[in-house]
Amino acid sequence: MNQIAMKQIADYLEHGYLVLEGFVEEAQCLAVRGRAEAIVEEFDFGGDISVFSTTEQSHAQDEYFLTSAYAVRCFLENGVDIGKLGEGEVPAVNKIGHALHDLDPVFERFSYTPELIGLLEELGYEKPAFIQSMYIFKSPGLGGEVVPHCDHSFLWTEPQSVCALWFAVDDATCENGCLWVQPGGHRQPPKTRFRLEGAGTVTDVLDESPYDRDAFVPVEVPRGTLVVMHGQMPHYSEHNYSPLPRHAYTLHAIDTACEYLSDNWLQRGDTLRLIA
Ligand SMILES: O=C(O)CCC(=O)C(=O)O
Repeated sequence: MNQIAMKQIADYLEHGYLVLEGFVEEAQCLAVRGRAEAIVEEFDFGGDISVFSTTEQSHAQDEYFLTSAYAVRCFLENGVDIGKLGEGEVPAVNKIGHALHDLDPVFERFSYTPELIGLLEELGYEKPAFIQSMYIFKSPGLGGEVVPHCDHSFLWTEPQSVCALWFAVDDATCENGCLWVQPGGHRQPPKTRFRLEGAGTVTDVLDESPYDRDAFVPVEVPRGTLVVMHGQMPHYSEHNYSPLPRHAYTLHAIDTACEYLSDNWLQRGDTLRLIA
């Protein structure tokens, strides 16, 4: 059965993103939501922890981040100080990454579905693989902004093949920090490239011009919506100042028929699982 119509494929190629309401059922969303909360509850925050921030890059030097390529790890909201937490207090988590889909059975069931695999085939993927997954909490009042970027900058293939499969686990609105995209912006080359250098990472600036925020539109969607984004699609999300949560789960697919660069930050080696 087709997941998308020819017209939707044409729209995706034209605009660089596609909004598929009702792609997953509420029960599926609630299953990953519950599991993500349990992972945080059970997580050992006593050890080495790196605060994940998209406004600073210092954390990226941290082993904790680089070795999360094949792990299920929590990353804290910027500014959260583990040392100041009370006994038994759970810190504010920004996200869980980056191999939930391969290491956690609940996320694995959500990710490797015939519908999603069919969709990738219809988008022209020859040998698709999910290179990473993230569960993003965007908690009420705490969820930090994600600055404008495109995913090709982080998961570079030649030619470009990455796409984001972004699932609204909660309703996403302008109030609680929905995605913003720049329609047609996927035709511009990436402005940066984040890659390995030595034991750490660097960001190469390829184009110094700022993103034109006026060119972005909000993607307000109900729970169960799948937003597919081309790897060169500029996107961002704002801080969640509202009292409502905005959980999302995102998978990044690549075509392994393309060359995955050996200095991309995320290296899966032999653990990368081909979908079909
Ligand atoms: O969910 C968000 O707020 C942003 C996610 C994002 O930018 C990404 O997955 O690349």
